[in-house]
Amino acid sequence: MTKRALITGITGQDGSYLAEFLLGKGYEVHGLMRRASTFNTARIDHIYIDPHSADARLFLHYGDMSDGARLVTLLSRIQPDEVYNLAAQSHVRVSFDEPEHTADTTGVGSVRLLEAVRMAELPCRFYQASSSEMFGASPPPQNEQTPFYPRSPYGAAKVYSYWITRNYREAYDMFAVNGILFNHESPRRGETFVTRKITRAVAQIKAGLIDELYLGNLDAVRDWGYAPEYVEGMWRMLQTDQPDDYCLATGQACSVREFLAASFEHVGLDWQRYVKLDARYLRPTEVDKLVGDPSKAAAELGWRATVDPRKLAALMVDADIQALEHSGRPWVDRPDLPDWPALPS
Ligand code: NDP
Ligand code: GDR
Repeated sequence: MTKRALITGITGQDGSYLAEFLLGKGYEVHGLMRRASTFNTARIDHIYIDPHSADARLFLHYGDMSDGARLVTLLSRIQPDEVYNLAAQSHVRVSFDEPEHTADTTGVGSVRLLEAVRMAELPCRFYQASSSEMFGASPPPQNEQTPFYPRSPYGAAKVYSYWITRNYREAYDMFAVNGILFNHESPRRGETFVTRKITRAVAQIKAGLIDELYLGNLDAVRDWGYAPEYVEGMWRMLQTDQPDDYCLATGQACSVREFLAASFEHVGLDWQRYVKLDARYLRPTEVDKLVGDPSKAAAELGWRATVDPRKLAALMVDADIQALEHSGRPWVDRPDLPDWPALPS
């Protein structure tokens, strides 16, 4: 029997890698996407084939996490075996500007989806994209036992989603799990997150297109891994005998300054000549240090991160240089991706 999965947030970084991964495992994949006035499917165009084709296994549906009735309709129509809830307003700095929208999408959106699963009376498994931002001010190393101390509207909304997922597991005996993922990046990372902002700028500086990069706090420490490895961890969490929550991380600390230095050094440049402070990128409350302890995932899921932050910086800089030289779509040419048929133009 072909397994069927529904991914919310399929147009995002993780959604696109997860869709590829599940198609590679033979799944039929359904994705929820927002209607926009411009195309927002750049990350998945290369795996999409016309749904009229007999080979089509990826299907897209318009919907929004703020629209509970739509989620109920879709769940009962699609009848998925696995639901991955990745949709969110996922930018921490933006969540200070849009706290109510963030609460609605990143927080309440999760209970709308859980309720849709419950109302459809499906025996399906549910993955919630929880975040290391929930740990916030709790000192590292952080693991599944670390108390939450969120430092942003985004972190607070994710704490709500974490607990409502656990509550549905306990109250309704649902197979619902939280993946508590530490930062993970890739050439498909959104351009306003710090790693991608840096690696794009390095490519542009190297090409002589710009000569300044404005950033905020360089002292923050994160645990940066490689996104394609993390989506496999999500899938593994839904294949266990008992539902449980897991942290995914590299276990390695790296400051923004260190990531910056590694990215510039990769092309033989000195970051200090180009980087300037813009206080707009500082946060009213910052998360100083997140470094995960992934030992539970290693022991129970057999999952391990293999790409360290320095390797990640080099990989992302190379992809951004390639993107400038070619079509602006760095991932299409990547040899580590499966060879899916391209969309007809
Ligand atoms: P992205 O920001 O790249 O993707 C977010 C996705 O959510 C996009 O597809 C976006 O659609 C969609 N979305 C946003 N708002 C809505 C809405 N109201 N209704 C429907 N869809 C919506 O995030 P990532 O891929 O990096 O992360 C995936 C999930 O994992 C997120 O929930 C994030 O908070 C969480 N997470 C991420 C980590 C990371 O380091 N990447 C770490 C821990 C957790 P559109 O393309 O139209 O904007
Ligand atoms: P984060 O990622 O907040 O950890 O959330 P981000 O890349 O935005 O920030 C990381 C650190 O870099 C500092 N920083 C800057 N950040 C941005 N975006 N832009 C800048 O110019 C800049 N200068 C310095 C930040 O202050 C911060 O300390 C990400 C998101 O993917 C969340 O959805 C996810 O849950 C967490 O990772 C785990």
